[in-house]
Amino acid sequence: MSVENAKRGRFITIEGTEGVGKSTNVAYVKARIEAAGIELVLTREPGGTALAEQIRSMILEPREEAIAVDTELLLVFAARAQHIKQVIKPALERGAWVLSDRFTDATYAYQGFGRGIDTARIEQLESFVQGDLRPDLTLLLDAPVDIGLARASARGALDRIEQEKHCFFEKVREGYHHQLAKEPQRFALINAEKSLQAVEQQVSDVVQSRLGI
Ligand code: Z5A
Repeated sequence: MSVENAKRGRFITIEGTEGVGKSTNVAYVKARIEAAGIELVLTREPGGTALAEQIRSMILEPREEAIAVDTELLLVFAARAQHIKQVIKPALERGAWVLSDRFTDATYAYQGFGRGIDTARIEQLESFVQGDLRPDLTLLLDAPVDIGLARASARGALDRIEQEKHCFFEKVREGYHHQLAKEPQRFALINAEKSLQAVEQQVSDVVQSRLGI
């Protein structure tokens, strides 16, 4: 089903490596959109529906059996297919805006650059699962890996992906920069190394200039 119609809502995603402040800033963007009187669907990936949240647990729970990289990739896209069909497309079609904590840029960064899966294979799955659905705006929160990991580790137990080594997250960060270079017009780069207040100011400027609210 196409989501290209006159009243289609806007699709906004927030991305970045562990602990850069995605959840914190999602809450801020949500408040700004709702204050403008716009219906907002706040969601996340992997997840966003009951089934997709079950798949998220399969991806993130530490387990003895090693998950093959192809399995991880297919699980991510299986969750995404369900999420798009049940949540994202219906919302955009009725004119609501959708704000997602992560989307397909995370797949290019984590499964592509982090795990080493060929980008061309991810592109094939992206076309298969999403058709022409792409975010209108992606906020990329960027900070040195050490800073994000220190912020995230203060929260307690690490999930399966968070248990990866430092060099994995360096590759993930590189992957996000690659996505930014590929589509600079879709992205807004936020320096997330700064204080919470300074980050919020950058996000606020982007919301105003790119979303007009
Ligand atoms: N994944 C994947 O592999 N492939 C895919 O396609 C997709 C996802 C879609 C989902 O985790 C996992 O799935 C993720 C990638 C993988 N990897 N892992 N694990 P997630 O997105 O739900 O969780 P996360 O990446 O681990 O996010 P996070 O750790 O929750 O971090 P965050 O949301 O970016 O940060 P936060 O919770 O807002 O902030 C962390 C702490 O720092 C918190 O105490 C804040 O108060 C503090 N904070 C935030 N900003 C600042 C500033 N500026 N200064 C100081 N302190 C701050």
